[in-house]
Amino acid sequence: MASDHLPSNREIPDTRNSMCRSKGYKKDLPSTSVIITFHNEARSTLLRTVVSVLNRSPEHLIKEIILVDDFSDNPDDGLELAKIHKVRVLRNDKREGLMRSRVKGADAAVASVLTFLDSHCECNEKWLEPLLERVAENSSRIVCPIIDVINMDTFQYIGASADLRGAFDWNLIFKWEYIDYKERQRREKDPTEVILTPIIAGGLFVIDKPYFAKLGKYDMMMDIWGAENLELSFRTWQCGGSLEIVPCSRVGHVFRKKHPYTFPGGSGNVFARNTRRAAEVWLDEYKELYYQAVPLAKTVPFGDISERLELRKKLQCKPFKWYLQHVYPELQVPNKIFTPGRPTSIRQGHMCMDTMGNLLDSIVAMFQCHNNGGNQQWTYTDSGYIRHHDICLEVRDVYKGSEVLMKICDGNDNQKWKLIQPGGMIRHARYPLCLDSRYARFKGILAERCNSALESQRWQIL
Ligand code: LR7
Ligand code: MN
Repeated sequence: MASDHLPSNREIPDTRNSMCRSKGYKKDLPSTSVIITFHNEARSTLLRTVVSVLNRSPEHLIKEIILVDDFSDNPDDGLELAKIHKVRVLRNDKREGLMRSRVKGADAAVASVLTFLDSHCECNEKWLEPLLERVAENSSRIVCPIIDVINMDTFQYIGASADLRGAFDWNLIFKWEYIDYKERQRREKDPTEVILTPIIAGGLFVIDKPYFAKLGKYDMMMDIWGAENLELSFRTWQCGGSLEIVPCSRVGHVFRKKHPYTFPGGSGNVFARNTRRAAEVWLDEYKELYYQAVPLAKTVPFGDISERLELRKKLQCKPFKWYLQHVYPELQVPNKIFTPGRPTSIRQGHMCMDTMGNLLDSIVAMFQCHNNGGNQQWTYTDSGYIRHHDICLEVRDVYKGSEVLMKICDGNDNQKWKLIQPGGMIRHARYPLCLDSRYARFKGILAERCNSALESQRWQIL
């Protein structure tokens, strides 16, 4: 009702940072096919999506708008819209879900760049140019606008924060997360700079069409809704591409509290099945952390994934561990996954335990992780030593605040440490002292009284 009472070409506030307004874009941008899949979308909302694309994009950049009607109850919803200039409508003869519907739209597209939108969006001023420019520059980028909020009750258009990126926890549910302090500072200097994101929200993005094909489109055995954005995100990063949010592009989206459509198979089952498919193909040993977080998922069959594994092999994609180290080092990884005896880094977010090239009798420090082993390579052995070549970490005193020194491994008890779970603390085998990075900048890593509430005592072995 709220939507029906508003004109399809209504004004909305320009929510961009003022620095975006003076920004110019390349003249020779490629044109795009806009693909919108829908199932039982409100007509006025769907119409407004289409109208906003046509009204707020330069005419020559929109090759066509492909609407994929995913077997909505009333075929006229789409057919009516086919009368509009540039609009083509494809209709599924059974319910397929958004993944297969989008692939159908993509396969039919004639432009060399694809733009996906949900069926309840409103494109804002100059939304398209900055997206196309990033993809034209480098075809392995998948780029998203900042997604503004269209209130689901009033349809009021509200600007979203420009300091968010896409993220997830081990339940593999998408969430927004504030970018960290350093990144905020970088963006304060230039608010038009893109934000790299570990995950994309999934509905609104631009991608080069040949790249979409090369990367394996979508998993065609995923159904209805959910987890395809995670799968595409892992795949993109692990197989050499990147995901970014372009802050000078703004598109509104109606965020809803529940699915306004049926879910053949039950929403829980379908979501778990899709998520399992993503986890089984891309997460390697880390999939166990998902099953620990969502034990019930294990009971949901996920079908055959051999084609997707084949794709991963063909594209020579990197392991998930690489993704965790380079793309999303902020994600807390419980150390359960780690196998004793294997060389790893010992880290806190982007910072790693580092010998700093010092040798015997020196302290150990923290340094930006470089993921190349070297001074940041440690082996936590079966018997509890933290080794770097012949050197072992040894506590100097038995008091809190004791220095931790690099000593020749000689098997003495002051060199023995225990991993405490949950929490990721590294506790001395005999004393209630834990490795702590609090004063690492001045005194190196110390052994402090154990306190699981301290971030400086939580370590990841990765
Ligand atoms: O069976 C279906 N067939 C469809 O064609 C089910 C849905 N759809 C269509 C639907 O009409 C809509 O246009 O697919 C589109 C997405 O469905 P929504 O709007 O119900 O999804 P959402 O906005 O709640 O969810 C987000 O996560 C989804 C995971 O599968 C998709 O990636 C959505 O595109 C995505 N939306 C966004 O990224 C917008 C920002 C929301 C956030 C966060
Ligand atoms: Mn949506």
